[in-house]
Amino acid sequence: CQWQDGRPAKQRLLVVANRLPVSATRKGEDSWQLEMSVGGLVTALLGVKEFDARWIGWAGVNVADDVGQRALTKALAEKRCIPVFLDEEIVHQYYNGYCNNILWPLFHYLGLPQEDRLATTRSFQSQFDAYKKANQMFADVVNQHYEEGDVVWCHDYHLMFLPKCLKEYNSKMKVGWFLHTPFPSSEIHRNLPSRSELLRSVIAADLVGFHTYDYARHFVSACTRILGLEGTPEGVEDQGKLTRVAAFPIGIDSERFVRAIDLPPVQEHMKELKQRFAGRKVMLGVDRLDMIKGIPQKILAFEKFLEENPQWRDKVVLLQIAVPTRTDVPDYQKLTSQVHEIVGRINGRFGTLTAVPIHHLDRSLDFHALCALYAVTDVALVTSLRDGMNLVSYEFVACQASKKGVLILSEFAGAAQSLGAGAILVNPWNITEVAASIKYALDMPADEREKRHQHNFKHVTTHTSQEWAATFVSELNDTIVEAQLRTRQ
Ligand code: ADQ
Repeated sequence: CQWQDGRPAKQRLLVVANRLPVSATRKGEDSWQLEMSVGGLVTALLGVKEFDARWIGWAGVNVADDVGQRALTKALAEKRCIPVFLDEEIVHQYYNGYCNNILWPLFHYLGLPQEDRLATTRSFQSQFDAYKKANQMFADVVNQHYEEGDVVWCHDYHLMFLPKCLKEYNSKMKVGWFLHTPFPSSEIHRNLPSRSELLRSVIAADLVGFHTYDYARHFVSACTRILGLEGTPEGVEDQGKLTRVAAFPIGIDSERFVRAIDLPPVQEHMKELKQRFAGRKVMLGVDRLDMIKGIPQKILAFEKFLEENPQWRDKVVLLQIAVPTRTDVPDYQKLTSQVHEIVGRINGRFGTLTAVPIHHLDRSLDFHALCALYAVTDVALVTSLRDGMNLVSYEFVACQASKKGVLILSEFAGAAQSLGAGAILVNPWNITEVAASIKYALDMPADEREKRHQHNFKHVTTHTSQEWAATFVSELNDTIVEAQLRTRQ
């Protein structure tokens, strides 16, 4: 480790992710406005203080001119961010195409988009070429900013080709890669025409991490079955070179949420919400508006619950907050209209002149409003069809110290493996089961709520985002030392 002012300096960490943790809006020829963006990775890494971290990624805008690029680079530097400039065509093919139209649905077991399956098949190669090109552009920027001793931590399915590009620049670079989505069964992964190239590139990293043991196991099986490599308890071995593969379940900055509840603006929001929904139990869903989050399934299950339990109809309200994402992708536009249509129908069916059973908001909430909502909720509903981990379930638990509400959680979210019996686990496709779980949760006696909450709270406050990042990076450092020792033997 390097030294600074007589003390060991923090290790430099280059966090490479598709998107920077800020969104940029151009305000003039050479002026930019920056705003923090919402998302699981951002939320998790904001809590990490042990490293001297810099972010490398795309700022989410196309900047074709030099003046704009220079001004944006300067503005971002103040936030310790380094931009990768991608042009519109690359973004279309790499991000909207290969990442979001192919890898994202496939990794979440949704297959390839049904309607344009043939079109996807035809454009597959050009999209994969753009994906590789974009990954190479990320590698170029990392290489320009890399200093000896840095740890380079690559994130997510957008950058599976990056470890290989980085190692080609410098085989001594310490490279870790972490996947935030599920890694599917090898039977699913083998459908990808580029299946082998992607796996080969990922195992160029020194350490490969997943949220759960199952995802890690699927990855090792894909390497053994598709690449014919040897799987070991440590990871994957290729001609004497070991790539360590392990599970590193992510957490949240729980203290930030626990402390927030006592802040005056949060207390103020809570007071308003309690008045607004007095006499009714509050159920809550907070999701990005994405197919994988199972929002239509959740709402249909709530409808079934109202249908079967007339005694609850005017005593419960479902607040569904859904931030729109990937709004230029047709499947996401279709999902938005589908959700609106179902909500409208159910509100028409069960609403009265003074109250409706579902409040659906298509927008992001600020941190204080979000914490207040979590805190006044009686039952949170997380019904993802697949989800790498799901941080909303953890955030809800962290804000429930006094209310001790119930969490209904999809068994297909990584969080189900960490929280287990603390939550009510459901199959989100089975709306009869989810409807019955809603009833069970609303009727749950206080002592059972307390017991489940304590279990969840302990997990969320001990397995934090800080601990997640520190463990991954220290494991990466150790992996490299061990590899050096092995080569010396
Ligand atoms: P996401 O799919 O974005 O993350 P999730 O883990 O639930 O999913 O995180 C979402 C984050 O966005 C949370 O911090 C939440 O507070 C915030 N958020 C969501 N809706 C919001 C709203 N309406 N207003 C304000 N904030 C909102 C991906 C994977 C997950 C994995 C994470 C981290 O898909 O499975 O848990 O990365 O690895």
